[in-house]
Amino acid sequence: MRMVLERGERRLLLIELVYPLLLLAMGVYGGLMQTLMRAGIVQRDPFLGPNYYQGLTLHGVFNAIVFTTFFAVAFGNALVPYALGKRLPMRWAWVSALLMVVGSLMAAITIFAGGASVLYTFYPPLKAHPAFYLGLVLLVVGSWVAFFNWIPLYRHWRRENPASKTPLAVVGIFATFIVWLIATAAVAVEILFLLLPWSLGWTQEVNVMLARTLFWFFGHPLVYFWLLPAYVMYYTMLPRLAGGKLYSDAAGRLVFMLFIIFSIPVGTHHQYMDPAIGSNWKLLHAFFTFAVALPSLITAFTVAASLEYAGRLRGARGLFDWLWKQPYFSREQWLFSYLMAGLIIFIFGGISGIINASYSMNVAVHNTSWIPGHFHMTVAGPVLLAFLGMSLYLIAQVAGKEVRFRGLAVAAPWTWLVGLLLFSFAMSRGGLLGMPRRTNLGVTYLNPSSPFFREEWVLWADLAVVGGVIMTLAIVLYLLTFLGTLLSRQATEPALAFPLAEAYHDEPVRALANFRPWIVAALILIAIAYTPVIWDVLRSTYENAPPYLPSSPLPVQPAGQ
Ligand code: HAS
Repeated sequence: MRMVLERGERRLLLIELVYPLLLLAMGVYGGLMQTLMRAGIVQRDPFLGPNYYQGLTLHGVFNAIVFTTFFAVAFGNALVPYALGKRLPMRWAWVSALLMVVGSLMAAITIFAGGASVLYTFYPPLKAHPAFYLGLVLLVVGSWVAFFNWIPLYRHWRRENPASKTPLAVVGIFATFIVWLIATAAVAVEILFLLLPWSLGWTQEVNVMLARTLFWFFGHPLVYFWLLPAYVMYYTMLPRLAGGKLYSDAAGRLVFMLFIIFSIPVGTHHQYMDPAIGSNWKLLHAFFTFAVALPSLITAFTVAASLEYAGRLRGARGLFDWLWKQPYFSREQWLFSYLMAGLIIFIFGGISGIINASYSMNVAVHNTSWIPGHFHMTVAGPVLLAFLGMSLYLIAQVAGKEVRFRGLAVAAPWTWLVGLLLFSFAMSRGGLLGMPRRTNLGVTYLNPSSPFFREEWVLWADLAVVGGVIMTLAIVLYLLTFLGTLLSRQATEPALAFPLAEAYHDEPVRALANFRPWIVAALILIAIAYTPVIWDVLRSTYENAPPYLPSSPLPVQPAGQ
């Protein structure tokens, strides 16, 4: 089915796809600088100066918060109306886009001006200018408006189709935004009641533990807000791109519902090493963390079964022959390479996540460079590649263009895979040797004259640079294709057409037909998991903290002096 786009829809999607990619390009530059500064090859960012935290904030906020939120909204604005066969209500769609653009610009300008070197986690006592926090609030509110704008479409569709199953793509997008809505409520409380009044000077100190706990209530589901749009592509499109069918429609629905339940009551696994929270509650969050890996394991098997089905249609025999019968480098099905490269990376990202989740293993890896190793194999693996692939797919359709330089388009994700696995392996290995995750001491860790110098870290920091350079090259290849496509001559009428797959097993399952029981179950689990944690945090005795502004490197104080 093709859905011809009206002018307003076209403009909206163009803005929502192109603007965040500009920020992403700057964020990628920030990432390269991080690796170079860590390895001591570059002492200062040519644009931002020597403040390591400023560059790291730019990298994290632009890539992990702004680009991802814009993409999720743009993807939903295209896919939900398409799958339901309805037109997007434009007035609220524009309000949402405006809020998100203004909010992200406020945050970006504050970061460039040096007023928000607080990282994407904005942990206090790192303190930012109020415009940064307000900007983030507007970005989030804009994404809520986009979600609320899809609900009447769905209701309308449901009245017209009372007996039909909700399209799986819509289930996936709605699950993404249900998780987002519940999760962002906590960060809204953190910002509006703790950080903003503190940043405005209305309060002098802040309760660091309460702020961190509220942040991680949001911060872990945030990673599934990133992941689920990629899962929508794996379930609804990848099987068709591979030339087959989705093995089980019910498995897809179950996975999205399980994410609603288990994404949130797990945040304390980021705080295993924090004081104030009882270890019994940390253990409870650890159990839930293993539970949240379950939908990904179901996905691994369902996607593999779908790929196997496609491979067998192409004549594969034996146990593993289907693995070789996939269109890995096909120029026609170029989107396949983005989704597939991401899946391969995610095998390692998932394994490292399960290692992090184990309390005793976490002691060894927490706050070491192992953690960026893990999260690059997740958010910068399956998530980024799916988002880049779909952005290119959508931009071609929205602008009515043919995808240009398809060889480069296919080379980009595989180049990214090589660079990213090298980078992540080096960071993970360095992390096991104690290489820190981040530092305001800048390059002194790898400077032989520094009292903190550790020779065994140098090789891994240098290898991470090689990985980072290859990753930058991959993004250059991608941007050439993207810009080549965007700037080429219009070839067709702008229209959407998604490669939605049929299901091999398509039997309806009543328990998966309605979100309501799953949302209620999620709220009950959140209450069980978080009431004692918040209680522990509130009754703990500690001083509130004054602000710390990391505008210049800390004075180095060698151990023992
Ligand atoms: Fe994580 C820290 C645990 C998944 C992102 N994580 C982070 C941070 C980020 C992040 C950004 O328990 C750092 C936060 C910070 O700034 O401090 N994570 C997990 C677990 C999972 C997990 C258990 N993380 C993700 C995803 C992310 C993400 C997804 C982004 C999108 N993570 C942790 C923990 C920490 C943490 C602790 C805190 C560490 C600390 O101490 O600070 C699970 O959801 C993972 C389950 C995944 C799988 C993999 C399934 C595999 C699939 C691929 C199949 C492949 C096929 C192809 C079919 C079980 C689906 C086959 C074909 C071939 C050709 C081979």
